[in-house]
Amino acid sequence: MGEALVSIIEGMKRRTVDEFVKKAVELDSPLLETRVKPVSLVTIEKGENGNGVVASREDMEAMPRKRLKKGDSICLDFGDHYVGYVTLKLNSAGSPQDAPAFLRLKFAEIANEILDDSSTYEGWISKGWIQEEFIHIDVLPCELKLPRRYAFRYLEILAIDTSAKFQVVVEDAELTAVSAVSMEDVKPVEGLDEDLQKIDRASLKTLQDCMQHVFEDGPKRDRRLWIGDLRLQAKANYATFRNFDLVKRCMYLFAGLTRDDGKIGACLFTEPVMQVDDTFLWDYSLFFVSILYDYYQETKDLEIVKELWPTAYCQITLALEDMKDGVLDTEKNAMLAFIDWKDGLDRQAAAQGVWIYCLRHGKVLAQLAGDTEAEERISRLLEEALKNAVSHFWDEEQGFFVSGSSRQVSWSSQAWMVLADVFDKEKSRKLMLHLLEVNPEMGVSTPYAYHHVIEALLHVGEKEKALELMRTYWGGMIRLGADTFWEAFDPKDTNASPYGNAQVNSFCHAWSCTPAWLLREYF
Ligand code: RAM
Repeated sequence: MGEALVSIIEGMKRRTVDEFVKKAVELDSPLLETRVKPVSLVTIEKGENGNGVVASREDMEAMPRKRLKKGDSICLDFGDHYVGYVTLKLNSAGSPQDAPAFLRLKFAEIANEILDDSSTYEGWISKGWIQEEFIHIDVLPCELKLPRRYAFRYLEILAIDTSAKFQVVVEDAELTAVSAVSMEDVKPVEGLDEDLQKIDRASLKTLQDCMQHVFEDGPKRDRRLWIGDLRLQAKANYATFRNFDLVKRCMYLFAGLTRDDGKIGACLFTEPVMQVDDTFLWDYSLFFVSILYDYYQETKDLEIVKELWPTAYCQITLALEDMKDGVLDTEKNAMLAFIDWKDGLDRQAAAQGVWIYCLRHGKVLAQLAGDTEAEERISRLLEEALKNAVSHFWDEEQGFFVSGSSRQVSWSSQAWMVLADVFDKEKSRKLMLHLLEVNPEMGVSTPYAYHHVIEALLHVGEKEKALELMRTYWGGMIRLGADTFWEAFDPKDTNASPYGNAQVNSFCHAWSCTPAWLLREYF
């Protein structure tokens, strides 16, 4: 690494915490609060496809009349997906309360979660994410204010036990929903077909519920600021809620909380103290460049470009450390770049696409920041990267980009090479059509990766094909009753999970909110 670059990185490190984090703190605002009451009592059962569905409904007036004895339960439907804090007014009926009321509260983003049995959970991430509480109440009546924040639509209250002499009555329930933005601030897209209107609405709701003090990735689980999710959220936010300060705050956080080596971490925590996580994803750190570029395109705020350019440039420089022969070195770590959760996906070719995509943005930023030396260097890197994309990965015979030593053909590799403009528009268009026709087995498993396939189709002008995919994929979630879009969705296996069990999946996940942006920008 040249001396000049070392000094940039050193300088950047010295600027961390104080300057940027202070700015991020100043950009924080109180959340908007909305009081929400449940709309009905429901029963949830297994539907035809094996997933939970609402089988019956009852008016809320029935709730205070229900006396819950051992084993009885009620399920409240709040009418939509929300993120917030719940208060219950509980009382007893029958003889005086001669034992604690022992309750289980289950919060569910989708109906299916009500049917889940958490005792069977054996996934590889914490069971603690399952939104379920076991509570003893010694004295009734009481107002139970739950301290945790939940992401949910349905709340099931089960009396695990009372006593033979008394029952529990739920007199009232209220939710204080929180978000940085209001749904009322965004107009629906005019002239859309009904199914697309529903997709748009659920996308907006997803984004709204993920917009809290930072752009969270999923308010049920993780609740962290992930940079890969942030890139898509910020783009969707520009087309909808237009809360620029929240994006700015998140950029300052990432820039202020780099790792000791100057790299931007994949995600960060804001509590109990602000700190970068130790997870590093090569493509995610590069996306800082694109996020800054997109922010500039929207705001024309040259000031922040100048301020954050050293951090962005540093990511480009440090990315080279993980490259060998001009491409990402995936030998030691096959998941150095994220790209998608798809099992067995070879990520090397798609990573090259990300590299080129970010270099293009970096070049523009360098120009804006007046950093001629960096601009020239990035131009050279870009030229090499484009050459390598073809020489390493293009297979003329198959008409596809292939990845890794197994020469794997995947959807993600083609999508990213198209988004990177490795070929001209017409050749890229043919590649995307070829992809749809051949339908290679190595597909995608998250709305995040699916987004890039659809964006690639839109990028080459194939609007109808893009819409078709949006309708089958995002529409598929709607047909399963989604109010918000999910972290992972495989239409062939609705219980698929990156974590070994869908109980911890997030069903309101930031990276799936992009139809709200694509429908506004392209249609
Ligand atoms: C998961 C989260 C997050 C994503 C990372 C790569 O833990 O769902 O949204 O960005 O994976």
